[in-house]
Amino acid sequence: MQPRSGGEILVASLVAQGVTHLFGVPGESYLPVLDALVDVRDRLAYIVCRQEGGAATMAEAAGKLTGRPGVAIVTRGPGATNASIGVHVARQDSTPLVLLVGQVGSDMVDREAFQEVDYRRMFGALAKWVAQVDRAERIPEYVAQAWSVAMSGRPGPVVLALPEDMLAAQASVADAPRVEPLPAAADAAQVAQVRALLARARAPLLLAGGSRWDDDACRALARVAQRWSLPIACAFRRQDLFDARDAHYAGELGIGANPALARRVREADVLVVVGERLGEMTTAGYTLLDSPVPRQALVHVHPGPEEIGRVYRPTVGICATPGAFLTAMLAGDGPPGHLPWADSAASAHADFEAWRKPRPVPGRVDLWSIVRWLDERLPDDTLLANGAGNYTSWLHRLYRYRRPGTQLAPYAGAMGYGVPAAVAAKLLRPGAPVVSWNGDGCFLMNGQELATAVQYGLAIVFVVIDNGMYGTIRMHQERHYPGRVSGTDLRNPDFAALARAYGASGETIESTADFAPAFERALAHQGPTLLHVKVDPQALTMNASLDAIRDAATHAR
Ligand SMILES: Cc1ncc(C[n+]2csc(CCOP(=O)(O)OP(=O)(O)O)c2C)c(N)n1
Ligand SMILES: [Mg+2]
Repeated sequence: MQPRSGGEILVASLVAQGVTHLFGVPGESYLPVLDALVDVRDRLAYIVCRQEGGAATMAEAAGKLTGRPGVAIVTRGPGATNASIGVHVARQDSTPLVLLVGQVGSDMVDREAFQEVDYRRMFGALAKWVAQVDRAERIPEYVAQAWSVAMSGRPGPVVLALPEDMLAAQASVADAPRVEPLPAAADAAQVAQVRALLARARAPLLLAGGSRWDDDACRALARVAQRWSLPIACAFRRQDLFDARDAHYAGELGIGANPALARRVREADVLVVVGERLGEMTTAGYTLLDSPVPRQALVHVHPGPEEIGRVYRPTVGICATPGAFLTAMLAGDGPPGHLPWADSAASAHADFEAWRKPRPVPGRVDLWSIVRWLDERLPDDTLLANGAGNYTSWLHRLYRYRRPGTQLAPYAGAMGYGVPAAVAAKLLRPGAPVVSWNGDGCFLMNGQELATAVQYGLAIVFVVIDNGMYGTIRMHQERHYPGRVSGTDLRNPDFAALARAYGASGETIESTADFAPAFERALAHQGPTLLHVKVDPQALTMNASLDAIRDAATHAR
C-alpha cells in the first residue's frame, strides 16, 4: 500500500462517502487538503465561498437535500467561528453535517498559537460530536464514525479538527467503505397499539416533521393519510413532506399558525407525531400541548430516543424513522369500516384554503398576489430557499409545497440562510428552478455569496423583499413599546445595482404588475438574477398594518 499524506487520505475518505461538493474558504492550515483536491476535481468539487457562514450554510442545505452530511471545510479560529452558524442550524434542524476545521500543529498546541481554539470546548454545546484527528492513519476511522454519528438516530452536526502536521504526515491505510445511516425499525407491538388507538379515535390528526424522510417515506405518508382519512399537518418549515394540494393537507404548524389548525390540534383526541421533535415553533411556544402529559393520546415517532418524552410524555413512544413507522402502518389491515372522523380531513383542508384567501394590503406591491402567482406558475420541482423574517410568512402561508426536498428553510430561524442555501440547491439540482426568497435584512447577512452564484454561473432567482427595516423586530417593538422605534430602521443599498455590480442581472419592482414579467425574464436568464421588490413599510405583517399594530398596542395600555 502506497503511503499518502493526511490531506490525500482525507480527500479519498470524502470521495468514499460519496461527497460531491465541498464548501469552503481556504486557509493556510489545510494546504495538504487543497492540494489533494486537485487530483479528484472531476468527482469532488471544491466550492470556494466568500465567508465561512455561507459555506457552512451551503453544507447544511446540502445535508437537508441529500440526507447525507453536507461538508464544509474552514480554517482555524476565525474560519471556525464564522462557520458556527451552520453547526447551530444543523443541530436545531436535525441535519447531517460535517464541518472540517484546520487546527494548529501538535508541536505548538496549547500555547494559544495563532488562531488556536480548542474545538471540543468551542463546539461542545453546538455539535452532536466533536473530535480531533491526531494521527493520519486514523482519518478513515474518524470519517466513517463522523458520517455514522451525523446521519443516525436524530441527525446532527459533527466537527472534526485537523492539526496541520497530521495533514502533512504520511501514512499507509485503506479507505473506509461508504457508511449508511443506522436503520430504526418500528416495533410491531407498538404499531398495533397505534392502530388500536386509532380504532377508538374520534378526532385524530397526524403531524409530520423532522428529518430522515425520503421520497418513499413521503409516499407512505400520503397512503397512510388516504387509508385512515387523516388530516395531515406539517411542522414549522417542514411543509414539503406532504403535498399541500392533497385533500388531506391541514396546513403548517409554524409561527402564526392558522388558528383553526391550532384548535384542531388542541381538540384532537389522538395525535400521531412522526419525525418532529415538538420544538418551540411547532408548539406555539409549548402552549399547544400540555406538558408533561398532553390531554391527547400522543403517539410520538422519532428516530432519536432522547427526543421521545423530552417535553411531552407519549402514550406510545416509538423509536423509528418516519419511513419505517409509516410502512409498518401500511403493512397490516386497513382501518375498520366506518371512520367517525372521515370528513375531518376535508374540513381541515378547507380551513387551510380559507387561510390562503387574499386580503387587501397597503401599498403598490401586494405580496399575497405575488406569492399566489408563484404558487400557480412554478413547476413542482422548484426549490425555494428562505431565511428568517416576516417576509417568509407570505411564502409559508401561501405557497403550496408539493414535493419532498423543495423547501430549504431554517427550523433554527437563522437569518442569512436563503442565499447560500439556494447556491447549494442549484449546484446539487442544476435542472430544477431555484428561488431564493430574502428580506432586506436577511439578504445582507450572507449576500456576499451572490458572488459565488456568479462565479459558478448558477441560474438562481434571488428575490429581496425590501421594507427598509428589520420588520419582525419592529413588529415586536410596536406590540410591546408602541411608537418607540429603536435599532430596526435600515438604510438599504440599491439591491438591483448591487447585483449588477456582482455580475448578476438585477431589476427593481415597485408594483405588483411588474413582478410576473420580471420573474419570467429571471427564469429565462442563464445566470443569477436579483429582483429587488420594494414593499410599503405599512405592509408589516399578513394580518395587520404597522399603524394598526401600533394603535392596538397603544389602546391596550
Ligand atoms: C442571524 C440572526 N440574527 C438576528 C435574528 C433576529 N431576527 C429575526 S427576524 C429579524 C428581522 C428580519 O429582517 P428582514 O430580513 O428585513 O425581514 P422582515 O422581518 O423585515 O420581513 C431579526 C433581526 C435572527 N433570527 N437571526
Ligand atoms: Mg425587512
